Amino acid sequence: MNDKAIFRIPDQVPEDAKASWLSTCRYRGRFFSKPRMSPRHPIWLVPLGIAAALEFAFFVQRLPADRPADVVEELDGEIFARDFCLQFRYPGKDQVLPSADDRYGSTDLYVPAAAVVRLILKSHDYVYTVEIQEVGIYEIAAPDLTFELQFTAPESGTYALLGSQMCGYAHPQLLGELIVQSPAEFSRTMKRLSPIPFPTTQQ
Ligand SMILES: [Cu+2]
Repeated sequence: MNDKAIFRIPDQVPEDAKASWLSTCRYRGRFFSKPRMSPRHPIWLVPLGIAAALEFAFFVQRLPADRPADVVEELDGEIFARDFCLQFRYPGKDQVLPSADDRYGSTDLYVPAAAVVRLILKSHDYVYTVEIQEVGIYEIAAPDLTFELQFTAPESGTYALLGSQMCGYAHPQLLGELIVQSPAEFSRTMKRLSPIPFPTTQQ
């Protein structure tokens, strides 16, 4: 062993372990009196890693869940009763009713959470009632007459929407749900709905 070596490897250490120790300490052996932490695992990476993780967490937190453009504060729609079924007409992306991008659904009514919802009620054939207990709605739809209802949508969830044709018989297509969605979900639902009204014949 060279006497000028700055630190000494004990003679009883096996040769392969000596080689490994030397390769780890080789770069620092000339400048420091004793070996320090391996240069392959510098300790200053720990606070740097923590800082990077925190910065990433704050970045994710700042990402908006819904873009402001998606927020719907008001919804003007239409309920059209026909053939023992309730059809719903939505204003589409331009929020204007009627217009070319209107959307149509039936039985279940979709609204965006917290929006002020105004619906015109019309009937093609009989007298119907529409009841949404959650928002205190009980309104009528009748031929040649126009009724209107208004409510503020509750938080996201599913609530009963009960239609009746006042004949003492429960028509399945009149028993639907008020489905309240986040603005982003509501936007996706509108894209999925039919762009044309559909005739209903089922009783
Ligand atoms: Cu009936």
